[in-house]
This record gives sequence, C-alpha cells and structure tokens, in this order.
Amino acid sequence: MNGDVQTKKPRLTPHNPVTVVLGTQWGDEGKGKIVDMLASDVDICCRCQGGNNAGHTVVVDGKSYAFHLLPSGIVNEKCVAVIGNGVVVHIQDLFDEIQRNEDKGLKNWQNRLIISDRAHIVFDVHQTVDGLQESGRGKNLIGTTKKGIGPAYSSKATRNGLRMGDLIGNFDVFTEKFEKLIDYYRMHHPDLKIDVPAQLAKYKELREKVRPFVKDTIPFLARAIKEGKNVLIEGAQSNILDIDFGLYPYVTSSNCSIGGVCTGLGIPPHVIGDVFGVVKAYLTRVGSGGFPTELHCELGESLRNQGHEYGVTTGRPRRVGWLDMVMLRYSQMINGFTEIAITKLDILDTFKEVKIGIAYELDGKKNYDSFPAIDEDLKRVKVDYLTLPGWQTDTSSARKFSDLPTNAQQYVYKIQELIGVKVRWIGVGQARESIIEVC
Ligand code: 2SA
Ligand code: GDP
Ligand code: MG
Repeated sequence: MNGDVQTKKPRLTPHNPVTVVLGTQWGDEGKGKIVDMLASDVDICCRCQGGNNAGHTVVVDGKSYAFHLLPSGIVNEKCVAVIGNGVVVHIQDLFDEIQRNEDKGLKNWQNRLIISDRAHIVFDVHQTVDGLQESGRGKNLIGTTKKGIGPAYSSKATRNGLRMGDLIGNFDVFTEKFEKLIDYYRMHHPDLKIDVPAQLAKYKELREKVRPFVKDTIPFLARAIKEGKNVLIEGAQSNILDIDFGLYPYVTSSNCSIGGVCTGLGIPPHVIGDVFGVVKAYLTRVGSGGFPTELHCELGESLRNQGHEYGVTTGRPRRVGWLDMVMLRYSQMINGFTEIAITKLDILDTFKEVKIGIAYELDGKKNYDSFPAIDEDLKRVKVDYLTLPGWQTDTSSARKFSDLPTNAQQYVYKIQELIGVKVRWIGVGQARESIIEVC
C-alpha cells in the first residue's frame, strides 16, 4: 500500500458501467458516505431493495442528511436518482423525507427522481401489521423498524400487493385491489381499524403528487447503460440481514446482497463492474439474534457512545462488538467484492487494544468462513480472537495512508489479509472529506 490520495472515481469500463456499494455486516457500515463520495462521478444513483427501514447518513458542508428511501446520491445535483422495482415505497413517508431534506438544502430533486412503476407500495396497514406481528412475537422479537417492510414484501409474494403503476392507473381498479388487500388483512387481524374511504381519499391525492415521478425504469436504465452513463447502486441493510443469506429469521425481507441488484432494477449481471463492500472497523447491529463478538461490558458502552451508534430511522441503541472475520469472509463469498472501504477507523482511536474474531468453534470444530445458517448455532459458537495493539492517536485528520499511526496501518493490513480483498478507502470521520484513498 502506498498512502497517496488520488482520484476517487470508481473504475469504470464501457462494458460494465455499473458500480455497486453493499453492506458486508449487519448494516449501518457507512454506505451512505461511500455512495455520496462516489456519486460525484456518476450520472445515475439507484436503490434496488428495502424501503424506509434504511437510514443512510451523508454529511456535506457540516449538514447531516438522513436518507431512507431516496438514494443518497441525490445530494449531488448532477445525479439522477432511481427507486427501482425491488424497493417498497411508503409514498407519504417519501414526501416527508423529501421535505426534511429540502429544508436542509436538497435542491432540484424534482427533475432528478424516478420511481419504478413496478415498485410495491407500503400502505399504512403494512406498518400497523408490522407492529402487531412484532408484539405477537413475545421474546422472539425480530426488532424490525416497524416501517411495514416485511408485510409489504409478503403482499408482493402472495400476489395481492399493489404497485406504483396500479396507483397511477385506473383508480377504480386500484380501489378494488386495495379493498381486497384490506379484506385479507381483516381476515387475519379482525380487530384492525382501517378507515378505507379516508385511505382511498388520501391515495387519490397522493397519486397526482407522485405521478410525475413514476416511470418504467427498465428501458431508462438500459438506454443509460448502453450510452455508457455511469450508474451507482446503493445497497440498503446488509449481507447478514439478507432474507436468504442473513441470520434468518432475524433479517429484513429483501435480498440485500448482490443478487438483489439485478432483480431489484432489471439489469443484466454483465454490466456490473466494481462491487464495493463497506466494512465498519468494528461491528454493530440493531434487532435481535446471536452476535458472537458482542461486547456487553464498559468497552461496548464506550464504543457505542464514541461511534454514536443509534438507529438513523428508529433512534434505537445499536448493539456493538469486535470485527468478525467469519462473517466477512462469508459475505465475500456471496458478493465477490472487488475492493472494500473500511469506515469509522477513527472510532477505535482511544482503544488500548483491538480484537478481530477470526474463527468460530462449534461442537469442537473450528471454522473460518462458514457463517451458521441458524441462530441457535450462532449463539453457541466460541470465538477465537486475534488481539492487536491499539494506536491511541487521533486519526481524524489523516488524509493519506502514511498519515495513519503504524498500529492503525497494521489493523488495516490485517483486515485486508484476512478477508483477502484490497482495501481501497478508509473512513476517519463523518464528513465527506474525512476519507483516505489507498493506492
Ligand atoms: P425490517 O424493519 O423488517 O427491515 O427489520 C428487520 C431486521 O432488519 C434490521 N434492519 C436494519 N439494521 C440496521 N440498520 C437499518 N436501518 C436503520 C439505521 C435502523 C434503525 O440506519 O439505523 O434506525 O433502527 C435497518 N433496517 C432494518 C432490523 O433491525 C431487523 O433486525
Ligand atoms: P449506512 O446505513 O450504512 O449508510 O450507515 P448509517 O448512516 O446508518 O450509519 C453510519 C454512521 O457513521 C453515520 O452517522 C455516518 O455519518 C457515520 N460515518 C460514516 N463513516 C464514518 C467514519 O469513517 N468515521 C466516523 N466517525 N463516522 C462515520
Ligand atoms: Mg443505516
């Protein structure tokens, strides 16, 4: 590694102009910041899955923006933002999010926002049912954001969901489908109170508001890719929250790993070039389930406080722990990251020593790269740790790899060696400029 900062452009070729940013752990790795950095060089930024359960923070010129449904690249005024077919959209929440960010200085979004006509709608009933399902789970609580994500994807899978195209189409047909959906929920939750006429009146208004943004995004993206436009995809949540590869059932309801990019946008895999994995220098999660490297002691408390580890959507305190290499190697196998960004290295600045979980032992067998499929096993693993000396030096003003203290460099080298993927960026603060590009 030589430490000079050079261009921050993603490596693009005319044949694979699509760059992907994905979470590698349990979410909140700082994807928003990496997307914002890359968005200065792209034409289009897309979300392909999830909904407003996501919370992506971007700090520009001292202002902190929180994006939930909007692709973070929208901060960049040259960037067109696409909400793909794989996303589930609560329309009122989307407009509220736009308003909050407009108040902070988001400009000219009206000509730069496109929503797929195939994206499913999250209705208030989905959010209500999300809450009811959580309260019915007792001690097996998943810890959802209660944004209606699971129920909305359930409606999609049971084929009684409604899409943006339905809303802007014939309103009588929309009404009929909406009433059927409500009947379905009333059958399962007889106490549910829903004012159907009031909901329909609300959607009659919202459909005129949202209509200008709803398009068939498939030909739009196909044309853009053919013309060689640079496209950036912003993953939400993360590999271990993926409905297939995550710690089921403590997962979200979409594919947050690389497969979700193609199904959530309708693009072929060969157009994808770089897949950047974002790795927080330690580990956090919100919600329930096993967490082998979790810190319950004072050290954990100080990591949470120094890292401001509270949910961007719900404000919940995040659980914290040491970096977990078994998890990261598993994520690498699934997503094939071409390079990684390590974020929040600065948060470890005060620690005397730092640990990396390198293997799990379960029933006397050691394992370096297979993340258990079931929570009951994950809860039983014993972790082998590698302990490295801390650097106890402020890294927040480092802008070159060589500015970092030797022990911090060693930590980065070790992560690179253990995951087997080149480290391209290192985050040392919240702001856009607080980043080191490693050449
Ligand atoms: P859901 O609401 O059905 O998707 O919840 C299912 C699981 O997915 C987790 N999940 C998340 N984990 C980390 N960050 C998320 N976004 C917000 C943030 C979370 C917040 O950026 O901080 O504010 O609490 C996110 N969204 C979903 C969730 O915790 C469940 O484990
Ligand atoms: P995302 O969901 O992956 O986009 O991440 P979140 O926005 O939920 O949480 C990451 C938090 O860490 C945000 O508050 C970011 O501003 C912040 N952050 C990102 N990178 C860094 C970094 O390198 N150092 C510090 N101190 N904060 C960072
Ligand atoms: Mg987040």
